[in-house]
Amino acid sequence: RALVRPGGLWTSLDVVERVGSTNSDLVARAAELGEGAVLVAEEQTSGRGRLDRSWTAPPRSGLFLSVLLKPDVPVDRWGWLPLLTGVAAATGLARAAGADFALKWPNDLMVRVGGEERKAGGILAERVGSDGVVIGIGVNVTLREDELPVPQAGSLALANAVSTDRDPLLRALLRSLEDWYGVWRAANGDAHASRLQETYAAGCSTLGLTVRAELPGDRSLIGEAVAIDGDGRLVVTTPDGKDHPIGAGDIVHLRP
Ligand code: BT5
Repeated sequence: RALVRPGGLWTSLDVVERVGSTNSDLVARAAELGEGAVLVAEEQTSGRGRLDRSWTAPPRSGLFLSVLLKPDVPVDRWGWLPLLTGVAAATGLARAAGADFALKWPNDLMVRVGGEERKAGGILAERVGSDGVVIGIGVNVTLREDELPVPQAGSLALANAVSTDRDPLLRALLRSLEDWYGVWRAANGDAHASRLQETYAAGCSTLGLTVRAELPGDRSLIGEAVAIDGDGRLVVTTPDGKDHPIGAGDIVHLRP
């Protein structure tokens, strides 16, 4: 509760035992809430991912939260918000948990379990009204191998985190998000000026890999992921030397 302080970004913090989806709930209540409202649930019964996918996790096994933001920066820069949240979560949680994260473009938080990279968190940003965006964050914290909702999932516990106390992790995450959001806003949403672009790229394990992107109209391409551009898109270089910016709405598969 100490996170809600005068002049701070977080204006209300609601912790509920159980909800369908913190994102759906906050989207539905956005009109009556102002910027900085936070909703945290101990359990989600129908957590959502992107593109109609679902987010599933046992009660109290992780962080499930959504925040309402009303960024006063040009709307064509809002596409950075999920990436900003990824950077903020990775850096804040790394400090508090004593574990390393990688960012899988566009919105997955990855941890190392044994020799492999596994998904320990995901981010879901949804526009609400003309001036708002709800950002949902799910992070697997205590999950053991036999509790994983999907085989390719990881968790802080599996990554041998020093701490898996959810309260301090939540506080660290929200503090880090407040910091990064403040820096980005002060730069009027410019990802380069706020160092968001280079920080994201530095933490992004997708760069350097060969990927297959499925584009609208049944087109697809295979190439090397080489950069994150000024709009947060993944730049893929095909064997003919051409660069293709891939938007977060396109589907990207990693090729081993
Ligand atoms: C995401 O979608 O990764 C975004 C997840 C956002 C969840 C948060 S929780 C709080 C807030 N309220 C909500 O309702 N949602 C947000 P996407 O990139 O589409 O990935 C979804 C895929 O991840 C699924 O199809 C599964 O394969 C996998 N998955 C589901 N649950 C998982 C888990 N607990 N850990 C790792 N992977 C999971």
